[in-house]
This record gives sequence, structure tokens and C-alpha cells, in this order.
Amino acid sequence: RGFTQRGWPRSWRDHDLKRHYDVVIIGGGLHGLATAYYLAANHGITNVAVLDKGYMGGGGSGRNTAILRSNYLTPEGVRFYDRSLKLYEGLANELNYNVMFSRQGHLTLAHNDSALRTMRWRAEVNKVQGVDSEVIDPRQVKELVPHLDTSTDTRYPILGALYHPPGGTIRHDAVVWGYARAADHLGVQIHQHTEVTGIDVDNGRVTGVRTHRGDISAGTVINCTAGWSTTISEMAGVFMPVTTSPLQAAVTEPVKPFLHTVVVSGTLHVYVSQTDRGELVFGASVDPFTSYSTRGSLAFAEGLAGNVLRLMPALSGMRLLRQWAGLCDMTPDYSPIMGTTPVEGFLVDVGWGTYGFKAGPVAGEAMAECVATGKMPEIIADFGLDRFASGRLVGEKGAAAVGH
Ligand code: PYC
Repeated sequence: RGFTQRGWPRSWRDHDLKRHYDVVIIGGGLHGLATAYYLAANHGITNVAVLDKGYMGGGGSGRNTAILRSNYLTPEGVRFYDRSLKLYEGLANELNYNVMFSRQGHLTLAHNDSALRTMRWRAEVNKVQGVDSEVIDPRQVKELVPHLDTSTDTRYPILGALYHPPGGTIRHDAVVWGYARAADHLGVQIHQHTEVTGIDVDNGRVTGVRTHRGDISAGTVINCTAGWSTTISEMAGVFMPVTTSPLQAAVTEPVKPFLHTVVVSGTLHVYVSQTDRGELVFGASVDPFTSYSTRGSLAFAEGLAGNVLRLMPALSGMRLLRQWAGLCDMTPDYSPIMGTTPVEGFLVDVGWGTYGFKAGPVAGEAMAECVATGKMPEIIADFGLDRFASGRLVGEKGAAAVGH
């Protein structure tokens, strides 16, 4: 396995590219690595390569705000994300890696009647699916988060909230590293800095992948990218109804722990949680334009600060330390696109919008099953690419953490 220069054991190995793999996964983020891990762990498929033009977890997996929840709006979405949360709960054991899962509970604030109505709707759908969510009043909100301004004479008074106790946060990098190390142990090859330049298709069937390090033949190719999901799919001749927008986030200096619940306001386009190190992690809605830029902007920092202070005026003295952006591939119904495509052997796990991170484990589990059995697992059957032609959409916009 080898050691780094500092004497630390390597988490995964480097390899020369082989000429053939049974499965090539494009995209070494959480989804690609989880798929590789479950292919090997659940189905014994180990002749697998994970390719990434950058480093493992350098895209959305390392840029999200690490929030976990399953309080979605559609039954399909709730079932799917609930399975993911269950896998997250057991992940430290499964991977033998400290992923720092923290079940703090998740609050989505309602500042007007229509938001409150949507919270009630979500709470009922959640309960029917066996997921713990309920609407609470401003007094209960204040008990959970004393720093929130729950007074009634504000521009955006808090009328209530959807409270989801199973939600929380996790250490996002650790999740990526844990899956990568476990997949490597099982024989999967991880190839960082390996850019895919083309996908070979013969007679409607995928036959291989071209990279700047050489060509590979493969029976199955899975597109697990974000930001470049349309570019990769187009290499196989598959069109994706996806547009890409940046989503910015920021982190403050560390302070003594005072916030023990994830707080989200869709109306104010802001969410906040506190890490174990004491930093506050903030995010907003996607930038209102399409772009592949991962740089932060002053306009975002200004807008964010104003909205955070509307919610928690006591934070006015805190300093932002860093800001960044990740790329969100948005679909028309805000649900992902998963499974088979018209090109045989070319599968996709894309279009994750603003909630791909929380779906990583279940997406990997389901995609691995799809490859191993050749059938769409029931849990992702509603997320197929064909739904855009049939019109059977899975509208999840009402459960997006933030306005879009
Ligand atoms: O869907 O919970 C969410 C979320 C948080 C940050 C971005 N999306």
C-alpha cells in the first residue's frame, strides 16, 4: 500500500491504467466512489476504475455544506433520502472510518403562510413514509435555537418551522476518503488526474473510454460527474436536460458551540450549521445565472451577511474566513437522473441540483445494484431519464433547502 513522505499510510494506491475494466466510473466524488464501493462490497464486482480529471472529492463532494436530511416533498424523494440517511448512520461502522455523523436535528423556517402550508404538506408526506418531521411554533423554535430572532415586528417574522430530528451534518471529506479507502481495499482502482476525452459507442452499445493517459475498453461506463455531466453524456451521444449554476458557501472563524440544530430559511436563502470545530457554515441559493465558475463573489458575501443577521442579529461581530462555490446540475423537476440511458451499458447518476451530497450512499448502492442486476432498482425507478419524455416528473422544488 505504501506510505506518504511523512510516514502516514496511504488511504488508496496509484496504478497504471489497465487496458480493460468491467466498469469504468467517471467522476471521483462521493457518488462515483460509493458506487465503486458497493459494486465491490455488495456484488463482488472489483474490476472497476474510478476516473477523475482532478482529485478525489474536489468537486461538489468537498464543496457542499454537509447537511443530511430526508424531509422531502414527494414520497419517492422521502423514501430515497431516508435510505441514504440510514446508510449514513451506519457508515462509520461499515467503512471503519470516523465520518463524524452528528444528528442535531434540522429546522426549516417558515416566514409566510404559503411556506407554512408547504411545511405541513411535507410533514404529512414524511410521516406517511415513517420519517420523523413535524411543524412546530415559534416558541418551540426559540427553545431549540435561542439565538434566532423570533420577535414578530421583523421584516420576515418566523411563523413556524418544519422540525426534522433525524437530520444533521457529517464530515463530508471523511465520507469521501472513507469510501475511497474501502473501495481500494476491495480491489477498485482509483485514478486521479485522469481526464476522460471521449466515450466509444458501437452499434448503440458503449465499448470504452478514452483518456489523456490512454484508451480503456469497458462493458459498463457510469457518468457520476457534476458540473460536467452534460459534457460527459454528450460524448456518448446522450442528451441531458441539465443546466449548471454555482452555489456559494462560506465559513466563519470558530466560536464556542452555541448552535445545536441545522437552521434553514428558504425565504431568506440561507442555511447555517455549526461544525465540531466551532465554525459556522453558511450557504445560500444557487447563483441566478449558469456558469462553471467555482469562485466566490462579494455580492454573495454581502447578501448572505444581511440575511444571516436578520435571523441571528447576535452574530454581527463574527468574521467570515473563507468562501467558495460548487457546481449544481439542475434538472427541470429538481430531482436527479439515474439509471440506464438509450446507449446500452452507459449509465448516469447526475442532475443532483443542490442536494447530491446527502444522496451519495443510496445513489451508490442503487447504481451498483443497477449494474449488477441489469435492472433499475425500485428505489430509483422514478428517477429515470425517460420521465422527461413521458412527463412523469418528480417535482421536488418545494423541498429544496433554499429558494431557486
Ligand atoms: O437540500 O438540505 C439541502 C441543502 C443544503 C444546502 C444545499 N442544499
